[in-house]
Amino acid sequence: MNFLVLKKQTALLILAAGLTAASFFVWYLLKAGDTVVFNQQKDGSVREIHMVTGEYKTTGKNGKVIESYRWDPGTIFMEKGEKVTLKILGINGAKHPFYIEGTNIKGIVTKGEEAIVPLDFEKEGTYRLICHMHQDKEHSGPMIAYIIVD
Ligand SMILES: [Cu+2]
Repeated sequence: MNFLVLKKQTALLILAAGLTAASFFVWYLLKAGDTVVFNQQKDGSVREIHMVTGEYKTTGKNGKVIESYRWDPGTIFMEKGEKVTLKILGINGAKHPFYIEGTNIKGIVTKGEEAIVPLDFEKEGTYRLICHMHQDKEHSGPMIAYIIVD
């Protein structure tokens, strides 16, 4: 066996090891995605959903500035009877006093702070998370997120 053949075999071995490692990595990523991230925890712990307050702002052709505050993400999904902790971090806008339509849930998201909102719905439906200050386009909104329970 000469030196060149040995080098070729070593290169093939390294390539095979690399491919094996890469496929394990892909398998791990796919597996991690469907077990942990968006499903209810099997051990009964409460799933967390993170949200931030954002802002769209632009200057129109007439020079007028228009803006809209937003909840981001604007839509979240949960199961009926599932317990979820919604954590909303205030980024844009000083204060966002909010309520969830059809419930007694309300609170305030303040810039730089995280509001903790426990969610647990008995009835299916689409619940709107609405900011009092920015509820429509006349008030720098619509700052409305949709909580879909099914
Ligand atoms: Cu707001």
